[in-house]
Amino acid sequence: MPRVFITGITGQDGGYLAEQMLAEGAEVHGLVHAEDGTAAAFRAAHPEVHLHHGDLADATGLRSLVNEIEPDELFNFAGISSVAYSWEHPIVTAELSGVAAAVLFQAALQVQDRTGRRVACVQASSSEIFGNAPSWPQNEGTPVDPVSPYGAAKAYAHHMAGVYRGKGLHVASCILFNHESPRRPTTFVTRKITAAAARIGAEGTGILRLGNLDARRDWGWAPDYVDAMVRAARHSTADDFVIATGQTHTVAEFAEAALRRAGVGDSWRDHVEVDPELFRPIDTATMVGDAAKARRELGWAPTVPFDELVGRMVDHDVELLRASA
Ligand code: GDR
Repeated sequence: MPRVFITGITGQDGGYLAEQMLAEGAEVHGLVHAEDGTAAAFRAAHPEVHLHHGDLADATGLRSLVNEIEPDELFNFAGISSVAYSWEHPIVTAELSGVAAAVLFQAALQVQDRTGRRVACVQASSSEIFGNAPSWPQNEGTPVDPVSPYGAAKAYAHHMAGVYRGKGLHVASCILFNHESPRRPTTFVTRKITAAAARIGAEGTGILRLGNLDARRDWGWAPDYVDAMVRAARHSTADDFVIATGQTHTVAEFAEAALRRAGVGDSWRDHVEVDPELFRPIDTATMVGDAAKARRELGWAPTVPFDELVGRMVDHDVELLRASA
């Protein structure tokens, strides 16, 4: 069974991957920044996982950790995940979502050269590397042309995946479109909407304040995307793969579906207000991915359509509210 090292293990995707790997009997190692509440909760839920303290900005420490663990598979999910936050902290974003990936690839190659064993790496890349792509759906051939500090940091990591692939390291770069679940923090628009919808549905009153209602996203089910990354790690050749559903919806459509699911009905629009403060300096307008290559080469397909995704998230938030009442 493989020894797996996951950075970003306490995040949405990291948690799902750790659970999938533990179910397979893998030895799971994860990186945590500090022994905070999140790490403690993760440790309590998954005592079998080996958690290591480390700082993504500390290249020397990160390199020695990878050399100590000697993983068979390394999944890089760590870094800044909020595009909005990256506008406030562009340099930190570059370090944690960009440079740290290169450090990990370099360390993985060292381990591979020293042990003679293949170290398979997966970079959780992002559709944000495409920026405002002139055409859609976006695929692996779409020009990399980011428009946010987050997208630029991810673009660097994506390019470095290609560079290290050229050096003989198996580095797959999975270009992930938005992927959601009840584990999403409310800093992301989907969970912000479903948490508010549950509240408004229960109380019959309340306002959901949103930014750009016209932004279009390709929203999929996070565990499906984690499964795609495992397939990419174990595929015979390392490559770039777009992971997406191919369906696109606006933020307004997500809000309508969620509020209706929560029982608000036709008056859903009365509960949504646009707040100009929540607009981004530059926003990618239409994101929709073509995952034909992942289907063909990895045998991957999304399993949860849009309505079902919204339903699962709203139902979870309704349940949370009931439990806390
Ligand atoms: P995104 O996700 O930036 O696409 O990045 P997010 O959910 O934050 O935004 C999606 C779209 O919704 C619009 N929007 C709002 N967004 C937030 N967060 N809050 C609001 O109130 C709001 N109103 C409208 C945004 O402008 C945007 O257009 C996600 C992250 O998971 C990244 O890490 C990942 O790489 C990409 O998806 C693919």
